[in-house]
Amino acid sequence: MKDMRIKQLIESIEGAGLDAYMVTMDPNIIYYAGTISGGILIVSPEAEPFLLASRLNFSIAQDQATGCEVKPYIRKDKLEKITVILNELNPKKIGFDELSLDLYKDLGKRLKDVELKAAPDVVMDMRRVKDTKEQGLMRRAAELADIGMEAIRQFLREGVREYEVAAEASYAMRREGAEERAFPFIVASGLRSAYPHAGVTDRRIKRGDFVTVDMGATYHEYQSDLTRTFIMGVPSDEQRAIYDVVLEANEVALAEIQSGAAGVKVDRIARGIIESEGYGDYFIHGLGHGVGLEIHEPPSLSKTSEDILKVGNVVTDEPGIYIPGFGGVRIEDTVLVTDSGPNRLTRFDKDIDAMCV
Ligand SMILES: [Mn+2]
Repeated sequence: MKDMRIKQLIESIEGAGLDAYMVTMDPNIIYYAGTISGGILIVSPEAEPFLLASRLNFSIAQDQATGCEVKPYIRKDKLEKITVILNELNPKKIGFDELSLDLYKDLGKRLKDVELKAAPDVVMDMRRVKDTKEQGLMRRAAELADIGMEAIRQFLREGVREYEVAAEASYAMRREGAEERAFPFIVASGLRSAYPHAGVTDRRIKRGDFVTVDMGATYHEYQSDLTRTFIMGVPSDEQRAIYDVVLEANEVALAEIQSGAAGVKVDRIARGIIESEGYGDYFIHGLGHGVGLEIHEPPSLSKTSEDILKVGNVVTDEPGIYIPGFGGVRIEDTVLVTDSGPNRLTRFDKDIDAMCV
C-alpha cells in the first residue's frame, strides 16, 4: 500500500518526465518512508516502492517504514541490488536527490542507455509546506530552543567559558525532550561575535562583550533555529546603535513573512534598514532560510531567492551586523507562515534590556 506522500511523489516524478527516482538523503527517507533507517528508496509509477536498508538498519526500517517494501543490503551487494530493482523498471530516465560520485559512476556503467539526473526539487518541493502535525513538532522544537536560551541567560556571567555556556543550553533542552542539538552551537563572545559562524571555544567571557548564541533543538526529527546576542553589562553607545538596527530589521522583516511575499523582497526590506543606517557592508549573509527536517532547506529569504512564501512554510528571520575588530549582533527567530500572517515559533525576548546580563 502506497502512503499518501509516496503517491504525491509519484505524481511529481511523472510531472518531471522521469521513469523512476532514487531517494537517498536521510531527511527525505524520513519524510517519504517514515523511518530513520536511511538507505535508498526507489519509487516509480510502474511498481511498488522499495526501500533498500543496510543490514544494520533493516530491523528499524521494517518496524517504521510505511508505504514501501523493505529489503536489506550489505556493502558488497548494494550496487547489485539497486541495479536489479532499477533494471526491472526498464527506465530511460532516473532522477535522484543526491548520489555520491562513486555510486553515480558505478550505476552509470551498469545501467546501459539510462540517464541519471539530479532532480532534488522533485522531493524537496513537498517538504516546504508543513502539515499540521509537522507544525506541532516544530512548535515544540522552538519551545525547546527557548528553554535552552533561558538556561543560558540564567548562567551567563563574567569569567565563564564559551563551551560551558553551550553545555548549559544543551543539557536544559535535552532534559526536556530534545533529541539532539539541531546543529553545532555557536557561542561567539567579544571580538569573536564578528564571525557569523564562530563555533565554540574555551574563551572566557568578559565585561563589555557581545555574546552571540546561535542554537536550536531537534524534536521528533524536526529542527528549530534561534539566535540572540547578549551584552555583558551596560551597552556602549555603539553597541546599542548596532543592536537597535539589527532588532529593527528583524522586526520589520518579521511582519513581511506572509503568504505571497517574495523571498527576495523580504530580504531587501531588512537589508534596506541596515543599509540606511550605514551598516550595509557588514550584513554579509541572506536574511533567512527554510527549516524543517533539515536546519537549512528551501525556501530562502535572500538576494538571489526565487521563492514565494506559502502558508505552511517555516523560515528564519536573522539579520546581522558583523564588524571585524569590534564585534557583531545577530537576532534570529524561526517563523511559521500562516493564513493570518507570520507566527513566531521561537518566543525568546529580544529587547536590549532583557539581553543585558
Ligand atoms: Mn539560521
